[in-house]
Amino acid sequence: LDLLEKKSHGTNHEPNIHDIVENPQKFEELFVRHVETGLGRSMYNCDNLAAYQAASKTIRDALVLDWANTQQRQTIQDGKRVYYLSLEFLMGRAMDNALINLKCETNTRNSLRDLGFNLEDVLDQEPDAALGNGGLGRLAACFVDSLSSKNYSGWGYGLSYQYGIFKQKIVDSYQIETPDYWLKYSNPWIVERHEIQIPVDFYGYVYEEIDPNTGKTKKNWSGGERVLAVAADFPIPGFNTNNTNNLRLWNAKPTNEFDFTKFNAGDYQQSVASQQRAESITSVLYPNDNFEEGKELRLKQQYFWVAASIHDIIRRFKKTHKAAWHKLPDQIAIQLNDTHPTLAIVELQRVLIDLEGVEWDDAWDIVVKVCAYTNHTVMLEALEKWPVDLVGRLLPRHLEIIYDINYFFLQKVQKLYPEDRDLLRRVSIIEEDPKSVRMAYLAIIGSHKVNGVAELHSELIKTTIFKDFVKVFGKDKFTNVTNGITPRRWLRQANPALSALIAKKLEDPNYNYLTNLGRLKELEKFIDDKEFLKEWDAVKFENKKRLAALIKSETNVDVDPTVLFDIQVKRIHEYKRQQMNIFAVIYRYLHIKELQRQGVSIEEIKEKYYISKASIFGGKAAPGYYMAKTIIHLICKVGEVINNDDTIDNLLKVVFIPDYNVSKAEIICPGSDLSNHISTAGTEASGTSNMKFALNGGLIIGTVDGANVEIAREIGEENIFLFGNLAENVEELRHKHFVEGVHVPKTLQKVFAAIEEGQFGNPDDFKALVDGIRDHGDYYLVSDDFDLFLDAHKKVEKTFGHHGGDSDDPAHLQRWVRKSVWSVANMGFFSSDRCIDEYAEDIWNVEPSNI
Ligand code: OX2
Repeated sequence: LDLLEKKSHGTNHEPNIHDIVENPQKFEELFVRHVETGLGRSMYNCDNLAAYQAASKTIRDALVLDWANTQQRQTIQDGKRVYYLSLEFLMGRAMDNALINLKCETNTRNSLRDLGFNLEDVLDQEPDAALGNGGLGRLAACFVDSLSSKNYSGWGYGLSYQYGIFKQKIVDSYQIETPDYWLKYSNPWIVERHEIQIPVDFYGYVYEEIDPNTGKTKKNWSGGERVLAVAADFPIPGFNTNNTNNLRLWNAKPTNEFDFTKFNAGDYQQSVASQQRAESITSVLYPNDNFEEGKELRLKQQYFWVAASIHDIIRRFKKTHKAAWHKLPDQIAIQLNDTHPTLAIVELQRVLIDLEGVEWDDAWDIVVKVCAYTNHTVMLEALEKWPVDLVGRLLPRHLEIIYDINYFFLQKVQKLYPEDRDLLRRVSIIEEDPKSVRMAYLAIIGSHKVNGVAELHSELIKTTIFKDFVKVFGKDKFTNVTNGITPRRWLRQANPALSALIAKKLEDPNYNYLTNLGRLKELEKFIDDKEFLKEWDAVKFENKKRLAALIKSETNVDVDPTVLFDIQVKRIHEYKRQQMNIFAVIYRYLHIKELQRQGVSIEEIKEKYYISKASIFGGKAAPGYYMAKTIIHLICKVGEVINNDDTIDNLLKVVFIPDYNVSKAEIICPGSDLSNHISTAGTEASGTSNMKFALNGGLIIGTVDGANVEIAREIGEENIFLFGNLAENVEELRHKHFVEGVHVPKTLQKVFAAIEEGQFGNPDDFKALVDGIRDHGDYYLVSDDFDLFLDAHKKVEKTFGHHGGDSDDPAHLQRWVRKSVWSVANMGFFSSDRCIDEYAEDIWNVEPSNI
């Protein structure tokens, strides 16, 4: 360990983070070397892209040392390790984050300037690593940042998709998807591990043989198709520490084993082509958020990934602990991010019983102690079920093991509740019609803890979808870990000005508060300091200008940064209710037009009815999700009409920012006055963008759903605009719709009438949207919440006042900016560092390592 300590402070030969931070000359020297020898270019034709590559490589070289040292230290210390299995890691850009976590931003900026480059332009060259859909994948990215920053020994395991989430273009007001080939230029942040190759089998058959050691019969699986999993590693630097964990993503590659039957039959091309098929496993991320499609390739992805990861984890364990399997739960914790990695439970059981000769009961005891499962949704269309036939064909041995797990489990249930026959049917891993494997049930049975992602959600899973399992296992197996976000990316990186102002107020020049976010509370001291409120507001104004510039460049619409920025950016989904938001915008527009017809002037409207605002939307729709695409189309058409109506001055603008992603979120979140988190109560498990907006000083308009509830509790209900029906009433309201029909309020009727008259283009385009509410039961309760939403907006306007970009407006400062400061002061709870500590204590039973 001493040696490692010395190494991490540098030797003469190796570049080192400390060199780069302390010695700009060193940076420049290394940079030039990368340009000239690494990229084979001269400094005279080094453009921003080459500069990005060279600068990244320079920093990465230094980071890799910390990374290697961390691995060695963790091996020597031999503490318990955490493995976070997630099919999605929505990382965004790496370079800016590395500069911040390694504290070499200023030096890099200066060095690059000396070399003739501007840091922001260089950073802008990096494509997002967009290996995820939305909140679930971004959560995983925040968690790996916190694992490193809080000195845990924790790796992420995922897939290295060649195509991340599609790029969204808006053409003629419709979403068009284009592929995201993010690895077009080699990625300087990936360390390819060609030597780490793990064979993964599919198909084939199961046979029995006598184990020569024990004389007992045992099962064996002979796979029919073999693919190699090759590791690609991302070093994950922590903030203020040299603890640098690893995110290991698997690439599928063909084996060198050739199909000789085909080859001998003269079909050389065919035998090569089938080899190529291997790579298709990791070629593309499934673009669904909160929806499972049930495609064979998806199941292949899942098994490929968990088989490689489990093998890698076990290999590492065996290096130090040989076959001391009873130690596994003290050495390893595996967290399953949703049910996608549930096969890890089955694979681990298979490895232990079939390959390592452990007895079933002992093995199962180990598996359950090692694994834990996080649920992210109660929505039925998102819960995975795989057809038994498909599982049996692709993974014959695994299906047998699943049946055995189910058999032993049902025996236990029967003993507990002998009189309740129906219970067995309800909790069985196998659903009968159609015959399928219920992955969530398997995940619960194979885990020692199951957690939801916000308090309300964690309560809901116990009383709805997993109710029977509470009966079987008791309620202590079910727990809550409210989501969080990393303040390094979502405050420091996204909002340099605000994070600097906070650092100044907390007298914390080194930004240590970023790993101790509770310190934000100290901002409360300044709540009556008018100068401070003005400074705070000025930061917001600058961030709004930055956002306005993004909007201009993306949509060519001018939005006035002095008006209220009212934002809803997230995946497009009926349950998230972007349709309700755009209907409210239409209502506002119709009302303004009505007033104008009555002869009321714009000035008077501004004075008596509405403040000026820009409604800003963004988010991707799954390519096969018709309703979501219709919502995008409506938003764009409404924007066309309103933005081209020059009689209404700047009273209202509507924009749809195309291709919402992590790096755009970093500009959008700091620039919001108000953001919408308006899901039907009980549908949004947590939401994390609510946290990003609130941490950046935006106020929230939201329903009593997901983490909004806890945000309200932390920052005070008077600082958040909550509205709408409660989760406990949702079922009753749906039933009422069914029995009595949907009651559409007058306000919403006006909106529907305008749409059906064709004011926003062809009414047929929006028929499904309108009919879904009026005639087909309004499942998401838009009709029930619409007027409450409009009322909440009235409160927003009153509070915001006529700010007009004038930071001296005392009413605005007193009412709005105060709330903004108070909110930020109380957002400390929502750091993902706190989440990781909670997982560590309640679920993984691990402690941070000693550095
Ligand atoms: C999302 C949930 O919809 C969201 O509420 C939550 O904040 C996020 O996960 C992180 O926990 N797919 N995406 C989610 O759930 C599923 C399933």
